[in-house]
Amino acid sequence: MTITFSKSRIISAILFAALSLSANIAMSTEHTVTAVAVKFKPMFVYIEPGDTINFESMGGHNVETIDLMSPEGFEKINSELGENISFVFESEGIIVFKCTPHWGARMGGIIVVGQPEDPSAILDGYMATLESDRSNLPAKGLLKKLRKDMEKKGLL
Ligand SMILES: [Cu+2]
Repeated sequence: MTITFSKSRIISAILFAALSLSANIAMSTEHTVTAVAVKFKPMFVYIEPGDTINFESMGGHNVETIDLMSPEGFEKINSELGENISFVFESEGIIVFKCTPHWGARMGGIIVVGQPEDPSAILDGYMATLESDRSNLPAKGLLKKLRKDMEKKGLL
């Protein structure tokens, strides 16, 4: 009796081992968000828990997370104007942030950390908070665009 392993099976086993290894080594990934005119690029950032986001070209801008559009227990971020800063995001969830002085021009973005449970319900919930706090109205377009983006990526 002979046992034969198909070549492709061996290759996939090696690939799997290599991937598991690199997943362990690369515990955290760095992402960059750049302020360009009155926009954050990219507007939506998909990261894994433990990843870092570096905010760059922040002259005249800041990052302020919106309490009603952050996961429960999330510690609010409110950075100094003009400061390039980095943050590590530890827990899963969807976080909407704005540039305080340019919120009227809808300068904001959304961070999706990990694979939060029922993201559609989270987005609906965030949308519903607009009724009670009109100051977050500029988030409406962002939330709509994020929903489309997540649908396109098969995340919703
Ligand atoms: Cu700004």
